[in-house]
Amino acid sequence: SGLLNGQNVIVMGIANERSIGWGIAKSLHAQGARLIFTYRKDRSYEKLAKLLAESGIDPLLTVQCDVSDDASIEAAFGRIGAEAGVVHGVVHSLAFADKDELGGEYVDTSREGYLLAQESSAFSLVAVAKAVKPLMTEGGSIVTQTYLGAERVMRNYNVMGVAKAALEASVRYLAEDLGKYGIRVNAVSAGPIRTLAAKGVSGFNDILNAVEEKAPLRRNVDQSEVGDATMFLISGLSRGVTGEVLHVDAGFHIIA
Ligand code: 0WD
Repeated sequence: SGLLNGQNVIVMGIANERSIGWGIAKSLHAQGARLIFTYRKDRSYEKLAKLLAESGIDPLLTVQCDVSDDASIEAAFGRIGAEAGVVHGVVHSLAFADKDELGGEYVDTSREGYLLAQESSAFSLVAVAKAVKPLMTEGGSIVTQTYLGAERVMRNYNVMGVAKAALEASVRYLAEDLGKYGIRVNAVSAGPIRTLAAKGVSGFNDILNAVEEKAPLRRNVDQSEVGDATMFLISGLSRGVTGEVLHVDAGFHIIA
């Protein structure tokens, strides 16, 4: 018995066992959710299939979806609709920027780099919300993953910080649009966690050290903590919460 028994939940953006999305999938599975996975690269699919087999998680469906491609989104959600019928939750746990843009000065951001980060990291949530809306016939919950770089200047985060700011604003606008259908939209703002995506950010170790030193809890967070907070936002326990950004960062964001 779990909080998510009988609920169909989509998890987007697992690249490997370190992915935040994988921590989220484990938390959702522990509460009885029926999981649907989307992946972009074939290599991610192979890793995901292996992880699922090792953990004894039997997915309802695993389908390819490149969020930068409208046809891919349409095909993926078409298949999800055909095979699952109703969807109750979506976890959007993906972002992309050219590694060259994640260092140096923001003022040097290229037009292409800016647009790529915005469309894969922020617009993708809008496109996913639009695609899943007709499948959320019983109401639902959409949760994305953001970072403090949206609110404050974090060295090297640059173009991704600006994309996360757009993502957080999109959470609020989507929450207003979809609230009338009983669909909630929220974000989790996770502290730094060593993943494939984090490898692209210069000076990532310094960020981890700063959190350990300054955060109220004097430590970093892990994927299971982000997973449980995301599970809360997917579940009915958070039924009165929408348009919110929940920090899961050992309290780091409150410290000056
Ligand atoms: O410190 C961190 N790691 C933090 C991450 C702190 C706070 C927030 N986040 C956010 C990230 O910005 C992202 O939104 O959490 C989310 C997940 O990030 P992650 O778990 O750190 O990243 P990773 O394990 O590298 O997975 C990212 C995945 C990609 O892997 P592949 O190798 O298949 O491209 O993002 C997905 C993809 O699965 N992704 C896409 N998926 C579909 N279409 C696309 C795309 N266009 N671009 C990236």
